[in-house]
Amino acid sequence: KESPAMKFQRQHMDPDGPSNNSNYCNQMMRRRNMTEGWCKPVNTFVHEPLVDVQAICLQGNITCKNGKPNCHKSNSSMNITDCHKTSGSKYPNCDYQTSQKERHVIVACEGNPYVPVHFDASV
Ligand code: UM3
Repeated sequence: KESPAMKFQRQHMDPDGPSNNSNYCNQMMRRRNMTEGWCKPVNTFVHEPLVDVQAICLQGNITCKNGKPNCHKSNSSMNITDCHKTSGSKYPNCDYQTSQKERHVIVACEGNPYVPVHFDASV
């Protein structure tokens, strides 16, 4: 079964990106199984080495959007791609807008080892 840490990697890690391709989100949201049963409305991919994203769990501790205390904000800005479902698109024809950014990344971490399990925001 997929662990929360593996799910984070499937949904949010793409170290070899970004591709400057407007179809990136349409391809990746499908390839990473986020268009099965519904169109996941918002999802961010991080284009940095996995070890650098795991290290965020040791960086600045902040409260998550849901009020839990286990969020962490990256010290550095990171290369990311935000995928937003376009307003007109309807399942099963999930269509996404692709936007590349450089932002500080906020993730929730859990477990032992203490690793990212949820993408909270970019700032
Ligand atoms: N989400 C992103 N990027 C954002 C904001 C939200 O990927 O900038 C995702 C993360 C959550 C989902 O999925 O939206 C609901 O908040 P996750 O917990 O599986 O990471």
